[in-house]
Amino acid sequence: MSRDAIFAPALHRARRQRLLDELGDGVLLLPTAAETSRNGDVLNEFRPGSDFHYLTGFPEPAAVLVAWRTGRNAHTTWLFVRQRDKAREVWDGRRHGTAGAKRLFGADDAFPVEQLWQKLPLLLDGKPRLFHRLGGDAEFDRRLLDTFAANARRQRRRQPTLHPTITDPIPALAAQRLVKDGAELKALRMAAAISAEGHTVAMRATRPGCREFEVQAALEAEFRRRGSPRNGYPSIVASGANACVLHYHDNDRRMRAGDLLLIDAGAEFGGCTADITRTFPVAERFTPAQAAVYRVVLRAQLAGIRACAVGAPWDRAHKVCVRLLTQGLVDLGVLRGNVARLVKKEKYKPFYMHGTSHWLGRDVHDVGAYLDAAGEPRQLVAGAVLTVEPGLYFDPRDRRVPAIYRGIGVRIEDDVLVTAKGPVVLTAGVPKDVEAIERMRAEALRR
Ligand SMILES: [Mn+2]
Repeated sequence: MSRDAIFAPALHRARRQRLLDELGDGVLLLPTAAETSRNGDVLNEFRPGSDFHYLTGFPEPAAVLVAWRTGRNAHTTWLFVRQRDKAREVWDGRRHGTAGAKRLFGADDAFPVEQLWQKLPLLLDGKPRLFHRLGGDAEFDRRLLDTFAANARRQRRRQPTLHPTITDPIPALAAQRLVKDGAELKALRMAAAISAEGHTVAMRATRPGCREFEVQAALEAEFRRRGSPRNGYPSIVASGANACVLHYHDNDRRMRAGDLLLIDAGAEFGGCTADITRTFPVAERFTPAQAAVYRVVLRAQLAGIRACAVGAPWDRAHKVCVRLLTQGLVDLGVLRGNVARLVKKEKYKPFYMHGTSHWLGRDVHDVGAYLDAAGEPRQLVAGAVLTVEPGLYFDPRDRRVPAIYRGIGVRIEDDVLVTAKGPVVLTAGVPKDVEAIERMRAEALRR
């Protein structure tokens, strides 16, 4: 799939139009993410703000989108961007400049970003509302309020002086992003397919004695080889008891033959990311204790995926998983008692302390409300994408747990597209049942 199939000016224009139709009369003001310093004159890798990129496709830092509705199915888009600068471009790379913003990204007009604060007062004059989320960048907000104050001073003789009302556009935009459009689904499917390939390569590359970050390198090399420019989040490559640290990131331990290896990683493509977790033995086979824990988590995950139906509350998968994991904890001899009562008393929590699902899209924990207007878990709609990722984690020092399970951590995670015909697993390309994993490990170790 070509990058152009996903980044088309008409597509971004349609997204802006939908948002502006939803917001109504007023001016939308949306800066992209800021560049941040790593140390000295070295910057952290820049990634455009997800909202900004969803609405513009524009990839450079220090840009601002300004757009307002001019009628049904019509609006005007201005982009404020960095100017072309021969000297800076020698150091930092090419810039699109104002001409590129118009020609390649479909802006009706474009200006150097320095001119934002001169143009904005005129634009806001007479507009009832400004759609802007406060609190993102204190300096930006201060300049915005200065603009209001200057406007008020200029218009002193008009009675009464009207500031536009500042309205947060993000809830409407988040609701729009929650239901993926065709181009986003293409990007997500691609991110999912690439991520699945990376995980498969990692599953083959793992050897006793190698370090977690060596496997990470193999996984991420495959992501890059297949066209993913970056990860959607830092890869978690956690062997042995490290798997019990949910957001483990040291990734530097040397793996041993009896360990499990938990990998939670996702490739970004077309601005969207996948989010996959697999857990497999560093040796050829699971130990009986590891396999017993693994099967409990897998059964819960498969049931959780089936719960992702249109109209179901989004957290039904969590409830299903909690019940099955608790049943499993009883079967394993970790908990004792009536399953329903153990669930009610949250006795599973020391071993399953996180949620089962989150929205997925441009952000790994994507935007979108989890509660409806009444404060109840919202119902799943077709086009939403969420993860299903149950796990069990037995701290190596937890004396309540039978010794054979201590230090075992298992999580299994897939990405699920909700459709009218039922849940579609986008990340099905990586083996996850015990037999398929052991077959793959055996093949890999024999090579
Ligand atoms: Mn996840």
